Amino acid sequence: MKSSNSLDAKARQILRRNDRGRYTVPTADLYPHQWNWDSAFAALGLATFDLDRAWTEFETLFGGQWPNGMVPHILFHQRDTDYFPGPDVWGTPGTVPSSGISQPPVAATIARRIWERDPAGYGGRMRALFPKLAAWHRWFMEWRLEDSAVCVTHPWEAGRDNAPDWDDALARINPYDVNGYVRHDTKCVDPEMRPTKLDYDRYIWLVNRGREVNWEENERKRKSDFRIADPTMTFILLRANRDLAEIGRRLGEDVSMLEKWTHTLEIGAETLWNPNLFSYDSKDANSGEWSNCVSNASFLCWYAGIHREEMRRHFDRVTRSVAFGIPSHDPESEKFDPRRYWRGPVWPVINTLAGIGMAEAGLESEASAVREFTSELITRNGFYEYFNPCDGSPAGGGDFTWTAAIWIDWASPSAGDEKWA
Ligand code: 2M8
Repeated sequence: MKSSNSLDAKARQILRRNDRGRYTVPTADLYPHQWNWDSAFAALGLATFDLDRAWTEFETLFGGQWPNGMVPHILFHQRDTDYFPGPDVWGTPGTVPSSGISQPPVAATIARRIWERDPAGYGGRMRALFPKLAAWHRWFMEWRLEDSAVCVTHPWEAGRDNAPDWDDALARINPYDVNGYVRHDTKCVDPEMRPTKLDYDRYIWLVNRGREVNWEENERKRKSDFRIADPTMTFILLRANRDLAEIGRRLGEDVSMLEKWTHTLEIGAETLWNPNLFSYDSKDANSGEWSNCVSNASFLCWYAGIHREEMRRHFDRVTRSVAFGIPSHDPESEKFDPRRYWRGPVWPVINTLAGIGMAEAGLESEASAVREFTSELITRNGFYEYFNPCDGSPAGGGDFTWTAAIWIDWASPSAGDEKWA
């Protein structure tokens, strides 16, 4: 096992190595472009040793913002990779080649945390970013709300690509016009750790539907090919919106609209309470059906400032069933698969958000457990994308940006216990 000092150094080295100048790739081969929430985490890690570069990360990300406020989930700054699906498949109208969907908006929360390190020095850059963050939040409020909760229009939008949450909705899709493509991900990683071919066909089918309507949100909403209200998006936007309001107050901006959105999202979060499962869950906006999934996103309630004793009991239950928490899907479910991506493995990045929320809610022993799981997994194996919760073995891509970033900022013994808000 490596010492925490040498791991801190290794984490910084990974961030430097994945740095492409003005943006950071999640990991070199598997994901050779700029991903939205990965980039915000990259900024979090970079800020521990290079504040200027951390702000640049946000500036590059928001350089790809669409006129309607949407910030794409992938920005393709270079075209010469064999990543699939690339910009031609997405066929988006933006000036920076990009995907046509977004990702969980952690940026405002992370920007606030970074800004608090040096409000005077970086006030100008925060001020310039503020309206862009607000325009992005407005886009979610305008286009993604269902019963005041936030929906995803593609499994990639939630960032939890093949989570069992989407199985029923995806099963209704017949991917009739998808053929002859070559996957990039399974060239880099064991296919057993990735989404199945049928899942992938449906992801691409959904991309084809978006491209067909030129990514017009009105049309996409009208057709509603896939629309699921999701705890990842709802809890993360709720938290981000509170943080953005706080940033605005300190900048002397009018934050009344942000406060209104926070109130709406608080109501929306409660619509994701599944009374049969006694858990936060995702819900199909088309069919009204629950997914019936206790996922790691369900445990982001505390991060959003919401406490439910039932969720603490679920946490005890799911972490008792595995060696390392938090599993991305309920280990007692028949769909649990400890190696396959978002269907069971532990994700250090979600652990971080959940752990921060637990600490803020005063759930000290749960928060320390989550931090210890994460720290031990990384110390034993290195900075992998995700880990098997049953035996702790590493999975997915290695030398991963967000794993390195959360190590330096939160999981490393040298990171300290400072709260985020
Ligand atoms: C994963 O998603 C990409 C597609 O966006 C993929 O599977 O190819 C997810 O884990 C997502 O949350 C993450 O942002 C992305 C890059 O790390 O990889």
